[in-house]
Amino acid sequence: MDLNAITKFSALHAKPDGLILQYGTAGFRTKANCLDHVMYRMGLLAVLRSKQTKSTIGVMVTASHNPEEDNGVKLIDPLGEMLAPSWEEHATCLANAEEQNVHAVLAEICHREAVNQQQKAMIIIGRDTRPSSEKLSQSVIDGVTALGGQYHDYGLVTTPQLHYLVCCQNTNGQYGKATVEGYYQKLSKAFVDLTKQTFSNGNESRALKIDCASGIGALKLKEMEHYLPRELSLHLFNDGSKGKLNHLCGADFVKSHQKLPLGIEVKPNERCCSFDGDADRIVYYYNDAAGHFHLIDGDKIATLISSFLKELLLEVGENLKIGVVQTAYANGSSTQYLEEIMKVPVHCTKTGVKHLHHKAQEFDIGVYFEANGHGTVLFSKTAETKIRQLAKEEMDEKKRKAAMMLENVIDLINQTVGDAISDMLLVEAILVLKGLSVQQWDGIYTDLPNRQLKVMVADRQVIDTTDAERRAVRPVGLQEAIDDLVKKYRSSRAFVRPSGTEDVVRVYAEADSQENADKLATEVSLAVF
Ligand code: NG1
Ligand code: ZN
Repeated sequence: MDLNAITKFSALHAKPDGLILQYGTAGFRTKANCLDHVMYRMGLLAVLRSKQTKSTIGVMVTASHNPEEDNGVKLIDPLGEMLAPSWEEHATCLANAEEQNVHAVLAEICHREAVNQQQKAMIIIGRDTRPSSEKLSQSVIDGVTALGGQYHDYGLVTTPQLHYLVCCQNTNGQYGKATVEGYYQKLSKAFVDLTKQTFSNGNESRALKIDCASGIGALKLKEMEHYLPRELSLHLFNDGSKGKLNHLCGADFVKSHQKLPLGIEVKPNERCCSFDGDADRIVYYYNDAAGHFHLIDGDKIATLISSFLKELLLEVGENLKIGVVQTAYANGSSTQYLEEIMKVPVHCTKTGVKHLHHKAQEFDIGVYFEANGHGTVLFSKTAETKIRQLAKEEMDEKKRKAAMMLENVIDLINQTVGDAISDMLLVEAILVLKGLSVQQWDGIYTDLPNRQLKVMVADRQVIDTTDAERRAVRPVGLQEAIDDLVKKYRSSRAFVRPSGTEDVVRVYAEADSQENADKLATEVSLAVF
């Protein structure tokens, strides 16, 4: 390691005194003006990870749905997955090291992970549209160069685009071309192939209104639009030309407030969706004729996609197992519908995409979604090979057609991570193929009324949970108190857990009416104190 270079650059990216941060479920996230040293150090760490895995590693500068003043950073592992847990710990250690210890921490990581220092390193970098992102990504580059790594800066990209690019870089182009244009080409070809019969049947154009949260999604949709069939007409709102990122708009706002974002004009029954600030989440919604707002969240997206895939699987007649993965936040009605009506196995994991992703890998086809709209579909290697082979060779016309559609889904869905653009195209394709209106889709099942609250406590870590975060084991007596409260309401359920991204405890409650869900959530919040 070139000590001089590290020391020289470190001094330019000094750590504020006393600042302690943790690499959480979404990497590091805090006020942008506290992150310069973290960015530099993540540049250093990415080089070590790249040397160790002998692969290209991604570094994304974004704070997703957080306010514009915040920022964040996360590393992307070789196949486009989230960073391995042992390296999350290294990241935390390195970010919190005092200036004079940075070199020792790097040496320790190299030792523990058997990093070959002679190995070449390649890092690819992306960023969202926050005013602070450009400068912060320059600090990442300083870290990469201080350790002699090479880099390619893709500039403004969505988080899922960078995941896609990392995967392409490390699989010799098998996953697609490692350019943003390659991403558009791959997805749009799959979308056109999947929908061509229906669209060429003279279907009039289908309009979709998209709230882009004043973020990167708008820029990228504008670039992609001319690759897509004219019949799909996208109307962008909150496209970044005015308005603050994520302010009163975007997927997180719509999901948590269960109302329309600011800046979108809707007529009754028009199909709308919202992306979040880095375009890895999507939720749909509409206003009915009476002016009532209807949210179609990640659970309903998962239901739509898994019903469609299950039908195709039945047609190809192969014994491929499909499963759905959710978290404790999934609406009880969705779980019941999937298990009892669709007869699809459902699993619940801890909150955080990496847990869902990991579980979904156990199936031939694993569909995972968080209720907040982050999700995707994973196909096992065996399933993918089988489907591609059937699409080419199957003699039975009907079976071959079903296999070809599954093949298109494989190419349309971003298997590396949840992706608002890719998920949106898959949903639009399914709706057009099945001839479903947004109301019919919404009517598959009725959500149980629910409420999420945040509680500020002195130390959120005093709460410890089990059973995929659905039960509290600490502090003693809390779970019993929740159980007693839940018993007072019909069709009810409630749980508490410390947030992994904010300094709060989250409370979730469901019940037979909105009034009861609200009451239960409030009562559980009081029990947390
Ligand atoms: P926390 O803050 O741990 O609840 C939130 C979301 C997660 C996930 C992460 C990462 C909820 C209730 N929680 O986690 O689903 O998306 O952020 O961004 O939506
Ligand atoms: Zn996001």
